[in-house]
Amino acid sequence: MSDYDFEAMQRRWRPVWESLGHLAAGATNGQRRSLVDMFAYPSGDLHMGHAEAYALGDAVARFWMQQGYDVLHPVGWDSFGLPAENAAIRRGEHPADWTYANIETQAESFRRYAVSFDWRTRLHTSDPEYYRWTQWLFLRFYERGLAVRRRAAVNWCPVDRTVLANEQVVAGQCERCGSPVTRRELTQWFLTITAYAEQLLDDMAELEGHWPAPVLTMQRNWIGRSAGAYLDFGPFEVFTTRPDTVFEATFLVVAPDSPLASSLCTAGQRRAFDDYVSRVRAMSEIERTTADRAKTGVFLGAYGHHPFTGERLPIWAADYVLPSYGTGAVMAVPAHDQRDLAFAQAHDLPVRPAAAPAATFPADRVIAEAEARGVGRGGVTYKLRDWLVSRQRFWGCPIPIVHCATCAIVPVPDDQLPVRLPDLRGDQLVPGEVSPLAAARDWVEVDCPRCGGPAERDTDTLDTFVDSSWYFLRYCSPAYGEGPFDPQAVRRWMPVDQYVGGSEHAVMHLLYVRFFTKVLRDLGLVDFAEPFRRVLTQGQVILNGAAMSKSKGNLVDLGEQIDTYGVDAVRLTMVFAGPPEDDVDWADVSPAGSVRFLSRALRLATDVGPTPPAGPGDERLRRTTHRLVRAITGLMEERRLNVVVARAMELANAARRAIDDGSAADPAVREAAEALAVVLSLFTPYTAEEMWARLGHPPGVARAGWPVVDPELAAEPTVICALQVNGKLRDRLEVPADITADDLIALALASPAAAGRTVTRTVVRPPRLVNLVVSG
Ligand code: ANZ
Ligand code: ZN
Repeated sequence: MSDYDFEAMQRRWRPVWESLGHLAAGATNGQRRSLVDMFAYPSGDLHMGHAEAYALGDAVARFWMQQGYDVLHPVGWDSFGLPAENAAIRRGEHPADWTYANIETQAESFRRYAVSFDWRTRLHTSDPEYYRWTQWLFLRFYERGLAVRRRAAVNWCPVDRTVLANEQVVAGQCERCGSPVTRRELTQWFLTITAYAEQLLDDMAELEGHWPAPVLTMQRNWIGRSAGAYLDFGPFEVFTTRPDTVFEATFLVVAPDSPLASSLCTAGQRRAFDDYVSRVRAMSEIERTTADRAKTGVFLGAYGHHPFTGERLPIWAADYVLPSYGTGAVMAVPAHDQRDLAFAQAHDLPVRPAAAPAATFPADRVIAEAEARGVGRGGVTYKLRDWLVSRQRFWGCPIPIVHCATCAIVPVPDDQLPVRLPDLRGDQLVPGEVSPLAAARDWVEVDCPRCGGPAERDTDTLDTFVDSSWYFLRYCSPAYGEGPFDPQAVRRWMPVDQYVGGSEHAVMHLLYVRFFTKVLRDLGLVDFAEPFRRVLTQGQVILNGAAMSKSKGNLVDLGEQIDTYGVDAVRLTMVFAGPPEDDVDWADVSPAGSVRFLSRALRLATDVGPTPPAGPGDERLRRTTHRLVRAITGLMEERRLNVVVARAMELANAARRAIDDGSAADPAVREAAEALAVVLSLFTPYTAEEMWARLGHPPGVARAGWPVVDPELAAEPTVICALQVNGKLRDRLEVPADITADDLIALALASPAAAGRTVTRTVVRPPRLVNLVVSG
């Protein structure tokens, strides 16, 4: 281990690589591939989670580089957001101070961590040159009717007088001051993602097998398609997934906080109704939909009529019906639906027992009949809601809209973009009566771009998920000034071949990016509908089975790990810990073990030395090398990176055995050591470069070229194995010459000769004989 001086290697190779520029896009004229890591958020320095994610992504990018591809591996920061704003308030600074200082720290750490980024792509979403185009895109959405203003209920802290994001509401209380959070109606901007629900669902077919199955399942559930029928009960339609139960419907229920309920309510019931609505408005949706809650509600004094029988049905308002799902109204069928039954019992409403099976009508017949009579139709509905993008926050992308008393909503003309944030800092960012931007009167008051009269800027900023919904396209031409991206550059690199990031983004971020891409396609700006061909979601880095967090005091500091073990050992440990999608428990892994392996690998290169020997080379070792390289190639394609490391260790062991047998000067040993250096260059770039140098090569192992497999050498030799049952020959199996006893038994048990027999004992002599002893 004495020889393994990781600090010296890190010092030595970084400047060499930076001057080589061999990792940048355009460095070769091979076929193009793009690998995008999810944005880093610049809160503090890089942490263990980054170390894992970027080690995995980098291994894939570097694999492609070794294969001769021209690889785009860009870097950027999602640099708007609340943490910067809170830090700025605490420190009396501008959010940019904290943000850009952290970005510099992280950039330096990324360089030390030796991620194969092309630094020319670097972008930050809080740069005016970037958010100018976020605003430009927002305006294109607006022109298409995909950005709309609507009243919506939001979380409101009555003490801080501010809107809170869902994450800022902890157990119904304001995260900052602890007072109970209420609901409030505000006019907000929405992006109408629901218009794309069907496409978002349909296009998942092409992602099947290329995206993690759990991510696709979560997206499917989030979109939540339900098929059923819309049936007309007079004053309104209901959505039902059970049209077959229509003859057992006994009353109707509407969402109390919908315009429908208010318009139906009769004078006599108005007081009770208003009273009820104010209570409902204070509740969150999660509370409302809890299954075992008491079924509260009020009668509206109104009636509907059954679409088939004409029967008069009372209309109630109750909070278990939500205003924004289906039509905001249901037909209540107590005989079939548990919630309706509980409600009927609580309010003494009739229950009509389910008809005998022979007397029921199948759903399709009810739908056909309803369509024939003009009282309904088959249809679908989605759980997906439109995307609320307004934030009453400072450190975000200003919404490029002006409100004019005469002209109403006026988009800021493209040639006046970007709408820059004003220069607010410290105390000016504390939300008061109004949001910080709304309080900046100099900034708010403008001349209307249309009529020139007095007008006001929109004082909300965009959800940061908007910024991160199109950044991958900007990477292709980060300095482009004529539009959000150069269409030609996008055609060259996009869609992204491999996207890598945390599974916490399985739903929102990945769904929003897919939505944006479809809109851009419809705008004619890109010619593909899905942004990412392949997605890898890595697990988390945890400690002793628990998530690491500052508050728990169990944070493992990445910088300290790197100081102790070196960059390469940390990277290797992350990859070797298990399948990429699994969590890495830092208590169960051994960075010291990684150091030992890497020092062994380096010693191999030292022992082989710089001078290429002559001669044919030991065939056994050559076969091992070629077989392992072939296996590793397949494993890399499947992203089974931890297994790749295990096989690289086998390769190192085989070469070491040959050296210990006195063959250091054998060309087969050099071949093995060189292959090992190239494989390790995907995971441990410093050690690999050092090995490469000791093997006598000029710097640049990252582009040395993937070892070429000789199919003849890699072919697995096979032998014929006798399969006996109770000592009698029953079959002949063709098996690999180096098959293990366990594999041979498994093969024998799976053969037709063993079918239906109870095996009590096995006798196995690999690779030529296996005997099954069966009873009866
Ligand atoms: C009658 C019925 C009978 C229903 C029965 C269900 C079972 P999913 O599967 O989640 O789509 N529903 C419709 N709109 C609603 C709203 N805005 N708020 C609360 N509930 C609503 O659920 C669809 C069912 O949920 C619909 O089918 C409707 O109740 C109810 F045995 O209609 B059903
Ligand atoms: Zn105007």
